[in-house]
Amino acid sequence: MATVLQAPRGGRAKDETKSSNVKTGGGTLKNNLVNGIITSKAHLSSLLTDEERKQLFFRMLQAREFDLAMIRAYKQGRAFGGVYSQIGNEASSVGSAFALAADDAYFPMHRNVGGHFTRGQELRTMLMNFLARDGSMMRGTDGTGHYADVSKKVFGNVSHLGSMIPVAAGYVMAAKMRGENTVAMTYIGDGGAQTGEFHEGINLAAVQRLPLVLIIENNQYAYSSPNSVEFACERLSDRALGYGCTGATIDGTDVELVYETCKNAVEAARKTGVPAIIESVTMRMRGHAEHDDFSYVPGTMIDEWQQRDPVDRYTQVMISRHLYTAEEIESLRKSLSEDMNAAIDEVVALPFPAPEEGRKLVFVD
Ligand SMILES: Cc1ncc(C[n+]2csc(CCOP(=O)(O)OP(=O)(O)O)c2C)c(N)n1
Ligand SMILES: [Mg+2]
Repeated sequence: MATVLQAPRGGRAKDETKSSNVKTGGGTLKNNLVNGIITSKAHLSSLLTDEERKQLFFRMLQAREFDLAMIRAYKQGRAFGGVYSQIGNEASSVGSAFALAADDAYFPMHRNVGGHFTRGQELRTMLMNFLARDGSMMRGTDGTGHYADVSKKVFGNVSHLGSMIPVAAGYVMAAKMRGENTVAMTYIGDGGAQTGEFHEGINLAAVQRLPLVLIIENNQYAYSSPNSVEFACERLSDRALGYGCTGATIDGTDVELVYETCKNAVEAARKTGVPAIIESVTMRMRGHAEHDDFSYVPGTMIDEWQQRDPVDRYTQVMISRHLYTAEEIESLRKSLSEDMNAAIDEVVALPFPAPEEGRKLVFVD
């Protein structure tokens, strides 16, 4: 079994912290292991150029401003249904998607707006779909990202948690049969990782040697259920051993750590056909969706995670590496926010589809 990243497993003491050299496909990472989670103060990946760092940062800011604008629109009664923000998840979403080649397939979940942008999706196209307008990719029947855009190899989420994994495995199986060297990346939450299809999908991928990279975004909660009532193993990546996959658990608020781990996993999976399970540890910084006031989450927990806000963390890296000044970042943020709000104004002025359009996507003539 090839190793992408192998976190030590079993017998960890609570609150255990130790320094380690973690082997990756691209070298050795010197990082701390805190309770089995690979962490770093601010990981600087040797696989990235400064230009790429700026791209990562831009996508994270874009995702953050998209969420803030959508939340504002929801509160104004201009967005309806569920507004599922990914605030807190930007590093995980952008860093992982950035690790894929253009020809690889991307199967995001509901907190991966940053990944859609990273794959080159246009803001207006996204808003048309998220605001369910006539002529949008899902022809007005959606209010989030359930679309598929074959041109960008983005296959938006199947609502039923767990079902994306066999779908993504099937995609790479078909690609393999066609002789293509394609990798698929898909996501699941800490809650969705407890479904039967999680097991069936990843087991199929491992047995068939399908190059699938599965990111478990452990944001501490599945709706109002905390990790403690979801699973009893120590780390979700510990399951990799049982399936015959490679695995690691990483701090999902450090974008370069996420990128490097995923890049190594993608290239190793492409070479060997051994799937990877990467648990990316983050925090859902808002309710499940905007209708949920998340009063069941202890305030101290939010305060602690706020200190590790992924956008703030990378802002510090940008400034300390002299890639941007604080003023430049502020004006970038402001112009992104203005663009988002202007685009929302433009899209909400457009019509919804006629009601009978909805039926056309359900039945085939
Ligand atoms: C099989 C299934 N059960 C329940 C739901 C309803 N549902 C949608 S998202 C969600 C919470 C998922 O939590 P998690 O997997 O941790 O992802 P998160 O929302 O935290 O990112 C639930 C219960 C669903 N879509 N599919
Ligand atoms: Mg969750």
